[in-house]
Amino acid sequence: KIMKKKFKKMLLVECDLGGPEAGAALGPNALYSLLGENAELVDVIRCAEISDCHNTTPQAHNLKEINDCLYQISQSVSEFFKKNQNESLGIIAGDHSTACGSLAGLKTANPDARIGVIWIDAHADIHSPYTTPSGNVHGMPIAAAVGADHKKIAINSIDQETHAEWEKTKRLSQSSFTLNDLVYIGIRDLEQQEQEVLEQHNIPHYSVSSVSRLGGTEVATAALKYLEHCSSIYVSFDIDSLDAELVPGTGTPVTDGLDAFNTMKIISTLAASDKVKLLEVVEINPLLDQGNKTTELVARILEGVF
Ligand code: 5AB
Ligand code: MN
Ligand code: MN
Ligand code: MN
Repeated sequence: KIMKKKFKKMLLVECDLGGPEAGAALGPNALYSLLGENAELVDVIRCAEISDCHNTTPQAHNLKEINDCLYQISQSVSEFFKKNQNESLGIIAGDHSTACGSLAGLKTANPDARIGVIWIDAHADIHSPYTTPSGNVHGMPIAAAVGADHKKIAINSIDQETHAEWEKTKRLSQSSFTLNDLVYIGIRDLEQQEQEVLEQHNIPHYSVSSVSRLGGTEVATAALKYLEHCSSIYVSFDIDSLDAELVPGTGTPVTDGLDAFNTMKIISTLAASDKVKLLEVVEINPLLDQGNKTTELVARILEGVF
């Protein structure tokens, strides 16, 4: 049976300010160019280049410029959902730092919505500037989106400028959802502070081994069931959730990851739910790829939904 592609309309976000190296800003165009004529471009948002940033926020590198980008994303996404009430939007972004902007846009268009989040990633991305080991903002989008600082488990002290920008990040992010409505799939590389937050809030998590044991369809169905009481669902697909050997073209690869078949099952099962309004794919870095291996695999995984 031929399925109509759900995410025909696409937003590209070209940003690599949140990761440790340049190149992820080239990911959106690389993937989009493999999608074919079905994909319709809604908007392209281009963030500042790393070389143009002044980096005055050491516990959250380039946060000033990332905030500019978050504002634009949020505007663009909310405009889309206000105009196209019952439609879905696909986003291909660069590094993961901008995901809180996408969520903010969904929330702004529909302030009464209870948004559920399914985060497919090797990492938990729930650091704040107070707990980050790296200062890389792509490890912080969930904390930004829920407005959390984790000050009680802080390992860093924050300078004034970083503090001011982080306050702005949280404000732009709108507290679009809460940690009661979050499910992780594939996480396996967490700092102790993140582990503590997950335990404290009892955030459910499907490990790579549970995905292989139960299968992608089953896991995605369970995640949707957990978020049953939510009115709309946002899915973030960080490609480093896949096994490191499959995705050389990403900045923070991690071994023992998801396989391509189950990941495809997860994505297509989630996409089939009417509640899933926004599917975002992030962290393809063509500069690190072996040929076009990573982008081609991701395109194949998304075949049928993008
Ligand atoms: B990604 C790390 N936890 O904060 C940090 O790729 C990695 O968006 C973050 O999931 C990885 O720097 C962020 C060590
Ligand atoms: Mn990751
Ligand atoms: Mn991530
Ligand atoms: Mn990464």
